Amino acid sequence: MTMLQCGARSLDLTEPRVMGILNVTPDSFSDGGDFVSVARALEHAEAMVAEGAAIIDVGGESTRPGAEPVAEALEIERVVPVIEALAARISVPISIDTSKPGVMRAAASAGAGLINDIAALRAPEALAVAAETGLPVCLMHMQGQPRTMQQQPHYEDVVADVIRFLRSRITACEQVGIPRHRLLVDPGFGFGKRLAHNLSLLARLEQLTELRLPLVVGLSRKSMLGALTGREVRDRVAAGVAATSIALAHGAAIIRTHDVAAAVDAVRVFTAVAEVKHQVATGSSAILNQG
Ligand code: 8Y4
Repeated sequence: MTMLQCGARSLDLTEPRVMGILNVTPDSFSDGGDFVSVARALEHAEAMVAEGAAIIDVGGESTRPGAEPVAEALEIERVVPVIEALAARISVPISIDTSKPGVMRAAASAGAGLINDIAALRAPEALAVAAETGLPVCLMHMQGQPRTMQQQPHYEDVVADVIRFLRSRITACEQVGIPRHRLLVDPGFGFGKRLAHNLSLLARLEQLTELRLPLVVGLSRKSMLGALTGREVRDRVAAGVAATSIALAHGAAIIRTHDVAAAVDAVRVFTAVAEVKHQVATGSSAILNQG
């Protein structure tokens, strides 16, 4: 479980790692997939790797609440040229953020090393195609669909519900030949959850470690941070680092974020403290052994 094989590349999970978010959705300058978009995406990815990102998550469809779905062919047009460019220019694994089997297959051929699916392979054929790629998969919990998920989120017990859902998806994966050692899990902060649900998940995140799989968390810039601080998206970095530190203390293995440098600093502080904790627990500290 410490080394995750991501296609031709591997991800060392002996310490928590940072996943940098690379959006290749259209903006006012370009519409994704064209030369200018690919060049800008590559530059952004290289900057995140320089800041310490251990994996880059490429997404061609906005999954924000209320966002409209994108056709499969368009999503492939946007992400494939970027993945090919990244595979040639950076050495860290590349993750594909998609729920569509056709995009998973095209991304894997282009050099992607991990499938990050907010729908946890519930789309028709997604389980079979993900199995076919042989790539690891991050299974994320989401209640409802992106367009409507924030309308009436409801849970009996959010943590128990998320764990039950993830267990059922892990079983579904195993049944199609995706072994456990290729799986990661994510509670899906903000996906069909009210503030109280998100806070419960963060407070009780450690319970998800009972699944015995690497725990991925995405908190960066999300609305829960806006609700807690009253700040706009661009001013949520400090709140994100605070939330990240809590997630790390509760067992997170991968932090998915826009703000890589800040998250890497949080991981460094956490790792140094965790090392001392381990030394005290095993009686191996040189300082403790002085007397
Ligand atoms: C500002 C910017 C406010 C972005 C909100 C957002 C997760 C994920 C997303 C996650 C995993 C997002 C694709 C939502 N969130 N994948 N994807 N975990 N594994 N919203 O939490 O970033 S997109």
